[in-house]
Amino acid sequence: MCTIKALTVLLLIQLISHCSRKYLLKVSPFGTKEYIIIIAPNYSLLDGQPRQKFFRKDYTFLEDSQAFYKIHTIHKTWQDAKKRCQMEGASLFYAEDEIEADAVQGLWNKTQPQFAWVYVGISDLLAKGVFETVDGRPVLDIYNNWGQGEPNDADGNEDCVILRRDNTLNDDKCDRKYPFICKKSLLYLDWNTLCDIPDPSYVFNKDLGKCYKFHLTPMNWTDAHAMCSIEQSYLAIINSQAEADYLVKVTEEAPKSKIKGNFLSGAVYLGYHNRDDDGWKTIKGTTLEESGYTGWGNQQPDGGVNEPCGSMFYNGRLNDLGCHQKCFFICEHDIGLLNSAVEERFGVME
Ligand SMILES: [Ca+2]
Ligand SMILES: [Ca+2]
Ligand SMILES: [Ca+2]
Repeated sequence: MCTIKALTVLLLIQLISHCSRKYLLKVSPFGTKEYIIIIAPNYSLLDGQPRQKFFRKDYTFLEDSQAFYKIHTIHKTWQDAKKRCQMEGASLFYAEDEIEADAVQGLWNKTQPQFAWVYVGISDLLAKGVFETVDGRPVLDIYNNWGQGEPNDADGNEDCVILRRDNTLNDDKCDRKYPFICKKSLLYLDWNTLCDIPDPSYVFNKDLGKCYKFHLTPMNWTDAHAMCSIEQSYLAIINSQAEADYLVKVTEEAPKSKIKGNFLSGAVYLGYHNRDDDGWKTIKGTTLEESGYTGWGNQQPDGGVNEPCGSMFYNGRLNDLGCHQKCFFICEHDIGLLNSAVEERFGVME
């Protein structure tokens, strides 16, 4: 009896040590180390990512200002820059004070020294001459070190603010395309623990072990695909009848009737296509058979080369669509996708 118990305990220990990882949390001034032990495979047990100071793999945390930043290298207009930051769950950066301006300058010098200036989240688009932040704060309340003679509203047409390498501000034309910086404050970081991502609107499904988000802003297939990637997810792929049933339920429950405008209803975009005209494949490169679901709707696919993008009728059956149509869509998120990021940040201790 005792032997069996001992054996069970031994097996259990082996199982835990096999499935667990140890991360160094902190070293005290006396040199004692504090570890966190996580029993895999589900790292969402790692509750409280804010405490771990992790937002997204593509953002850098700065201790001085207790916030995460990403310097975007693809140049965009001010409005598009603002929108892009929002899509990433962040906002267009402006500095609170000199400490933050210096800290961000440090990151900028270290990583993107080729940029002479970047867009920041300040404009006078709402009232000419009244500069305020993207979240409506007067510029007088924040870091507002204007360059000499600025803001000068040159040509009566400078409403969006750039930050220059010497940490001075200048008003510039909003339609010019510049690099920009997005910011997420640690203080405002909500962590979706079950889905292991910052976006709280992803819903965890216990049976499928995945997270999903029904997007209520209709987009064409390419934009929908990009939107899911920005959210560190992908256009949903159906891998089983159970998943199809769940996506039907998610679609049923989404408040679709509230959305007005010009878009195609009756189907939602999914992550498969035949854009290369060499057979239907998922965005992960597998055939529909390999992915586990081939439930085409009646007579579908019926569009030939005119309908190379994949969708699902609201009843769960597959349908080919023209990619330009604007439709609702569903993103799917694999939990654990960010594990490598956690490892990069903390280092695996054995
Ligand atoms: Ca100016
Ligand atoms: Ca799936
Ligand atoms: Ca069709």
